[in-house]
Amino acid sequence: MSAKECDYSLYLVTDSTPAILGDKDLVSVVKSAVEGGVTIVQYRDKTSETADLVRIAKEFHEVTKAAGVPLLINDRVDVALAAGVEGVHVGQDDLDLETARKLLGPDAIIGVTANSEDEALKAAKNGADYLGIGTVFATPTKENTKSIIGTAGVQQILNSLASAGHDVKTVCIGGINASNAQRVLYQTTSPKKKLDGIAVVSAIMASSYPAAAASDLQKLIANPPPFATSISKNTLSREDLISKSPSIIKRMATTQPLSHNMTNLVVQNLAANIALAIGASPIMSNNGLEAADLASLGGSLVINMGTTTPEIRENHLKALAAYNAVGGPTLLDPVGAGATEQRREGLRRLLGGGYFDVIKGNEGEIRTVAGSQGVRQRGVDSGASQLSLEERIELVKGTAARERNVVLMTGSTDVVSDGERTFLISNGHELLGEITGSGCALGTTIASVMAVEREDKLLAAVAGILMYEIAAERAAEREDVKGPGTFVPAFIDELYRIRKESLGGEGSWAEAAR
Ligand code: 3NM
Ligand code: MG
Repeated sequence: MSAKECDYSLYLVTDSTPAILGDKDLVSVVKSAVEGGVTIVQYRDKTSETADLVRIAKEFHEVTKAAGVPLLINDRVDVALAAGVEGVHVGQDDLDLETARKLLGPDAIIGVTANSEDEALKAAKNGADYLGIGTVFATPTKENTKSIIGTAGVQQILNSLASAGHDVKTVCIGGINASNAQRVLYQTTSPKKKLDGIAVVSAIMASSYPAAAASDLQKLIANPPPFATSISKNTLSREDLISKSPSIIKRMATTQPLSHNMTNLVVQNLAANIALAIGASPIMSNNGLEAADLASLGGSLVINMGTTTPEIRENHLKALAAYNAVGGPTLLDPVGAGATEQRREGLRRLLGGGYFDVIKGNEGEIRTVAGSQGVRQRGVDSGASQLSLEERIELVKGTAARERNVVLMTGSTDVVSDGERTFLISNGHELLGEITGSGCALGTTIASVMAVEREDKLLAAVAGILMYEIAAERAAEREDVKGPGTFVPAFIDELYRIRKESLGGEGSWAEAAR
């Protein structure tokens, strides 16, 4: 079994500690996991005596050899040699790769832990067969991990390997389980490179049913997540998106999708009225426990971080998981994300805890999102007061590519991107800035459109922005509008009017797009 043809898709790292293994028998667990479909096994044991390590490795090897699954030993080249297994995995503080290669020979499978671009590039250059990239998410299994790099950090490492021309195999590790495996594989994938698999400890070793845990993970790995779209299929131009918008709004007005808003105290009423005006069915529920029922109704979810608390955040995470599980569209409004440590932490938890189809915010909020995963932003200094349009475009596009979603940065010129296509929209009116909740209700509007347009998320976002901002322009132009107070009802009326026009097949309103 050569390192090149080895299947890395489901990589099991063993753990013999009672906290994870419980009272199960170690070799039986590995046997079940192999039966369930793990494709490669690493024996990791930081405490046993050398003689025991060799004995257990040999027992594992009986099981893995019979199944054609490679067995590697963590750290201990001597144990790998003594047991005659297929290779080793070395961490950054273990025996160096060159020496391990000399001792084990060219056919051995040698993997290296990589936490950064530099570590990955060096290991790939020195002939590692695969890299274990992590730590993706904080995990109780391994304390004192160097740094949590998230899906964004993994993607960044993959991109730099691809740019340097390395075709080294890759898996990621740290906090991966059935609840996030599909998302991790999806969000780490870039047009340049994708992971060859995921590595898990507790998701299998701590399970009472290791065979079922492994086969469940294999099924998840083999399929894209429910919220996946193929960006390469979505190639409509800006003009196409604009001309299609009225028919999308018509579809929304016809189907009246559920618009589930977990939004802040200030805007609940305005957002609900706007959802009604555009033709959606609002429900303002902050109870995460009812989100699974609501997610099954075919609508979409807005998570708005304004007036959030730790308790509300837990509800947000529950709801996000419920919508992700069925592919229900989700939109994040990271209100005031950079303002306090609580909100920065909340943002990290949300981005680490699930997938958002759209992230919408103002310049400061999107900059906080861009910097939230510990990824260095080239050319963006957080001390700078204002970004140029070019910098905003690069930030929005890069963040969308990183998250594999749609990112919208609002402003007098809105910048919206799906990581491939990036468009500017200059509609809207300054009176929107004079009323509270206008940004939040734009989130409600876009999410409502997403409920009826799931394939092209950028199309949904553009249709929502245009409807919203063109209605604002129409309202502001009205003679009865004298200021913010009269603007609000006029704005709701104009949203309603655009809905009615669209429903009647009248699409000329979108010609006001700028
Ligand atoms: N190595 P679980 S994280 C063994 O970051 C190991 O290099 C890591 O355990 C790294 O799947 C980790 O239970 C533990 O989260 C992963
Ligand atoms: Mg190690």
